[in-house]
Amino acid sequence: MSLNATENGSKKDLSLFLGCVAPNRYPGIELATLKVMEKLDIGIRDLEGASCCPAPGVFKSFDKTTWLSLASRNIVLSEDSGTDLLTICNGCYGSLIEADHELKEDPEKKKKVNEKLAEIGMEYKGTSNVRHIIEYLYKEITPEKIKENVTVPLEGIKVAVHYGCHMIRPSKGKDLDSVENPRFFDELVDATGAKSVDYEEKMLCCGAGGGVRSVFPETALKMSEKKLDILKAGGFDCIVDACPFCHLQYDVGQKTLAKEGKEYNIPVLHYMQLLGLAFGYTPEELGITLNVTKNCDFDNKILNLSKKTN
Ligand code: 9S8
Ligand code: 9S8
Ligand code: COM
Repeated sequence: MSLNATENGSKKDLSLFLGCVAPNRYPGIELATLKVMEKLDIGIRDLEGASCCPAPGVFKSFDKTTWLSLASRNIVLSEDSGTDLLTICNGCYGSLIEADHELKEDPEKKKKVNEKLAEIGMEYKGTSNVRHIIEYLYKEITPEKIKENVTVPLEGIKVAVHYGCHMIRPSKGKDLDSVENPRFFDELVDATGAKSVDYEEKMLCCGAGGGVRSVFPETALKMSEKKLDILKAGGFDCIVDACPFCHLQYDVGQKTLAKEGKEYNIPVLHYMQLLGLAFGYTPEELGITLNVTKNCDFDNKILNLSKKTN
C-alpha cells in the first residue's frame, strides 16, 4: 500500500533539514532517508540555503540571541516553501523546535528576531512546524502502516534503541510520551520485524553532546564505553539511533576503543537505515558500509534474511 501523510491532515511535502554531521560524515543517512521516504510516498524537498541549526549544546549556551536568530533563519526557509521542516538529528530537532516554540510563545522575542532577519530581507511568521523523523513517522504514518510496507522482516535482530537526549528533553513544546520511559521509537523498531530489547542505562547520553566530544573527548568516550559494555554483555546485534552525532560517537568511538584493545563490533545504524533494510534495500544502498564499525555476524544475518524473502 502506498502511504500518504496527507491522510492525517498534515502536509505531504516536507523540507529536509540535514544539519552538519550527516552530509559531512555520514552521507549514507541522507541516502537512506531519501529511499525510505520515497517508498512511503512522502514528498521531500531540499532546504536550500540552510546553515547549522545551530547546535543547541554549543551556540545556545554562549549567546541566546545569536542562537535564536540563526535558528529562525532556517525555519523561515521552510516557511517560505510552505512546508514543515523535517529533521533527521536530535540536536537539530531540539534546537529548532525550541527556537520555534520560544518565537511562537513570546512576541517580544519574535519582534527582536525579526529586526535581525529584516537586515537580510526575511521575516519569521510562525507558519511552519519543526518535526523529527521518528516523531513524524510515529504520529503521521504509524507503526502499523510501516509494517505493511516491510518486505524483509528483520526477524531475529536484537536492537538496542538509543534515544539520545535532545529528541525528548526538554519536553516543552514537543508533545511526546514519557520522558523517563518513552516507547514510540521502540515501537517503530519493532515494526521492522526486529526486536527492541530494554537494557540498563538505555536513556544515558552517548557522551558527545553539549560540546563534550570536542572539549573532553575522554569523558565522552567513557560514557559511550559504559553503554557499549552493557550492549556487548547483552548480546545485542546493533545500536539504532536517530541522531547523526550519537551515530558518530558510537561508530568512531568503537574504533578509538579498539585501538586500546577493546573490541565491540556492534554495528551502528540510523533508524532510516534499519527501516531501509526492512524495505529490501542492501546495506550498500543505505550507506551502512560507510560506517567505521563493521560486523560480519550482522551482515550475514541481514543477507540470510533477504535470501529467505527473495
Ligand atoms: S547542525 Fe550543525 S552541528 Fe548539527 S547535526 Fe544535528 S545538530 Fe544541528
Ligand atoms: S548527541 Fe545526539 S542527542 Fe545527544 S546530547 Fe546526550 S545524546 Fe548523543
Ligand atoms: C547534540 C547536539 S546532538 S549538541 O552538541 O548538544 O549541540
